[in-house]
Amino acid sequence: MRKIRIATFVLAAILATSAMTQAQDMKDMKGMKGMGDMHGMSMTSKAKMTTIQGEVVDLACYLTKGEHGKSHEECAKMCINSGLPVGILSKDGRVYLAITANHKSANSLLVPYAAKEVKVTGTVDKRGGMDIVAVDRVEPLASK
Ligand SMILES: [Cu+2]
Repeated sequence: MRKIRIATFVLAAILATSAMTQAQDMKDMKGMKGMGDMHGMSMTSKAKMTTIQGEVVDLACYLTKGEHGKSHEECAKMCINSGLPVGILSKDGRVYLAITANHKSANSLLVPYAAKEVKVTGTVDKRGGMDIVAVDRVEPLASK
């Protein structure tokens, strides 16, 4: 009985220590994130308006099943309309998460072009390992 109590105490001590370590880790991560943000800010100020070309894809279906293109148009429309993340699949296979810089929805801007080739003008950046485009303007690309 006594052994069990000691074991419980030891276990509790281990748990408490690991919880404290985790809290410390999270604090460290926060510090690092702050530095990353500062770095990101300098990158953003350098970011220029760029034009990228590609297909408007609903990322939920593209990233889980690789679905896109004409055969996926109806689903893409539905997904983008329902607020699922939307992106641009460029010719070289790069996927850009589409956002806007003005707190408006990129979805409402892009849903008319679901599964279509477009030319997007905006700010292109890379953050957190992600390619992003803050869409400013979108025009349809004449299909060949
Ligand atoms: Cu879909």
